[in-house]
Amino acid sequence: MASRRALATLGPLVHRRAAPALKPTSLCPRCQSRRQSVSQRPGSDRVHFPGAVNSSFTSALSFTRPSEKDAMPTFRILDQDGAIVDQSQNHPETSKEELLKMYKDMVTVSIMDIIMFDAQRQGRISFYMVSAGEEGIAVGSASSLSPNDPIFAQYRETGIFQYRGFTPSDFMAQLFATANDPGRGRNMPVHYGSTKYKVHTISSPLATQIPQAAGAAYAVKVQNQQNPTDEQRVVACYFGEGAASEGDFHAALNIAATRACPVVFICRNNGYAISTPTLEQYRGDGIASRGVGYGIDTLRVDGNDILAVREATRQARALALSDGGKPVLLEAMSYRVSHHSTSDDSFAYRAKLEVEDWKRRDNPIVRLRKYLESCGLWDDDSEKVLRSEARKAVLEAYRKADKEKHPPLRNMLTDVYEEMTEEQVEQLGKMRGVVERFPDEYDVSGFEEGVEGLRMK
Ligand SMILES: Cc1ncc(C[n+]2csc(CCOP(=O)(O)OP(=O)(O)O)c2C)c(N)n1
Repeated sequence: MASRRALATLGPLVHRRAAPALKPTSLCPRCQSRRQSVSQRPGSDRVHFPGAVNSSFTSALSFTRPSEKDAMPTFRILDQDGAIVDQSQNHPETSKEELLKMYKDMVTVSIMDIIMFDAQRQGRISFYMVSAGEEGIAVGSASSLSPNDPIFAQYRETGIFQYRGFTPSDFMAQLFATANDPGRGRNMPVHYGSTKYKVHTISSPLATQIPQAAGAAYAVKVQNQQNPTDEQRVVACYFGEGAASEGDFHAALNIAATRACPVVFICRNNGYAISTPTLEQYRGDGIASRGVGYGIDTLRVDGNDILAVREATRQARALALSDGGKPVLLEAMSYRVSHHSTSDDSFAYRAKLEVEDWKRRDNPIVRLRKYLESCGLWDDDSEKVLRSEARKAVLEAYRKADKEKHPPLRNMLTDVYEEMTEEQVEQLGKMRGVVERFPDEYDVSGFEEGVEGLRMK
């Protein structure tokens, strides 16, 4: 976030007085806001109203009807068989090491997902969400960001954490709410966050991360301007198409566009928001069409094609840094093959056959595997080794974390204020009294310091 000093220097970015008349569509070189003269030139064939600066007059009354327009195309590099669709496109080559890292990261996440989904079913953890079918969006996009770009995620982007360096133990510390969890066990499982890897902590209320990302991108814009010789950063922000129905989405895209914030918005459109299918979520052309409406450069990409997601994000990042900074929207198309979470049974609202069909027909992991095999970079033996090693690493971390204690109970109340308030101290004392009086009802042996953890330190 911008420091107080940085904010004090925001002055030049904010224009309080109207600029002298310029060409109607010229952009302010500093903040990229549109400067316009509102005068209508005599005899002009175009409207120069302040709200529509380059609209030609017409005498034909014709509504713009979205239903008559083609849907925006979907960019892809690989087809469903993992073959390059158009060799003439000359996209930059991805190194062998990078291709293998992306593949291994996707497979590792998918293996951890299966193990942890079952762990919830067995009562070892309270909740879990898998990213099956969407691993390519998280891993592919993360591969084109700088490790220093701050990220705001929703909850189905585990691949980001995996790509940036989370170990199985890091995941397990959060999932089991152990004392090693930097969040001190305060969040639901899968609500990871990491200062080290510059990913803001995930929060449950949908879409809150989107305006936060726009604001962070404004701070990053200021920092980029103040330190032009440092690495220029963008913010990346992930959300589902369901979250895009929240007011926060619209406020965020508009402020990011009007303030020209360097943020790459990445929508995972997986067809469902829990039980709500896209047909009931919106009637426009997906989420991409909304980016255009906000004046944001937009691309729809095949989310099952990790190479396409990687290239789209690389170009989106470059665009976001151009012209002093601006937002870009990617809509990554996919299908949520899993249940929404461990609290959901998706066969109550969609046919099993539909899911099986998607699983069989298309999948980011299988697609990349086919491509790697066609390049001679992968075979059955490497697959067996990868799967068994990933499984072993996850299970080892799982078993260890399962035995570890939760942080001391006082952490429920700490960090809300710099120092605990008198009321909090009193509440802590009352809680301790209750636990001491009813030890059979409140078994606190799983928490570090036991009942003593309810004492101030
Ligand atoms: C403000 C708010 N409303 C409702 C919910 C309940 N909820 C949790 S996830 C979800 C669906 C979100 O769908 P989408 O954004 O498409 O992401 P997906 O789960 O499909 O990845 C809903 C409605 C919530 N967490 N926050």
